[in-house]
Amino acid sequence: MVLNSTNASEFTNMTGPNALKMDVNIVMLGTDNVGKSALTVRFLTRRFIGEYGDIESIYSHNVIVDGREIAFGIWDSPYSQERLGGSVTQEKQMQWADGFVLVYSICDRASFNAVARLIQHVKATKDYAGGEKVPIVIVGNKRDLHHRRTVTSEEGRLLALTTDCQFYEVSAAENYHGVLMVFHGLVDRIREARSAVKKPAGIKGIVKSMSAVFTRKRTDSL
Ligand SMILES: Nc1nc2c(ncn2[C@@H]2O[C@H](COP(=O)(O)OP(=O)(O)OP(=O)(O)O)[C@@H](O)[C@H]2O)c(=O)[nH]1
Ligand SMILES: [Mg+2]
Repeated sequence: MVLNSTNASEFTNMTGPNALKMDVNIVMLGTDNVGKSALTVRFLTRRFIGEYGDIESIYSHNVIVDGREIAFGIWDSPYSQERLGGSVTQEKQMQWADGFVLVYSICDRASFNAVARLIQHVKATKDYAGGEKVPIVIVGNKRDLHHRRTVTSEEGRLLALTTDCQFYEVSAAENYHGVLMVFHGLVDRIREARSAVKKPAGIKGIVKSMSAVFTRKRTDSL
């Protein structure tokens, strides 16, 4: 439960031994009872403890993903608090976050509808460097309760396709691996978004591209 308010949008220590270290701030969003805390705790501890209470937490967690050390910050707040906290907290979360996990329960259609609305809200609020796509992973949780399912997998997949988000159906209660995929998938998206922001390189990049064209150099290494 450590509040890390540093700007996490850059790689840290580029020249030192931790040159591969990367900071990633993630906000968990979704209506109440969908399993935001269960997913977070599962990722952090590999455990499912059943009841999670109403504590707002920002967790720090360092792990190796694809050979690179990732310093995760994960902000998990109860939905009730989100509503009470109002726009100030939301605004803070939006600024702090590099990526979002939007959670619904496959047994709760209202929670699915809420995720559809949340995607629009996040995209409208988080102006990711002038229109770059915001890293979002949609999670349909409680897959183990398939007998009570009211949202099909296809609906989840379609929502992700039409909004350009990633999609996973998981069970925080029964499966650690699926939860791991969610967070690793989001890291990939954040990495992609950052490299997309870096590529154009302003006027320097344009001059470089133009001189490459006029001197007939190979451009595929730019
Ligand atoms: N069967 C099943 N139950 C789950 C799963 N994930 C969470 N739960 C249960 O669903 C309830 C709500 O989980 P939480 O993680 O507290 O939900 P939350 O989204 O954090 O809810 P708020 O903090 O109130 O917004 C708890 O009783 C969990 O044990 C799951 O994958 N399967
Ligand atoms: Mg919670």
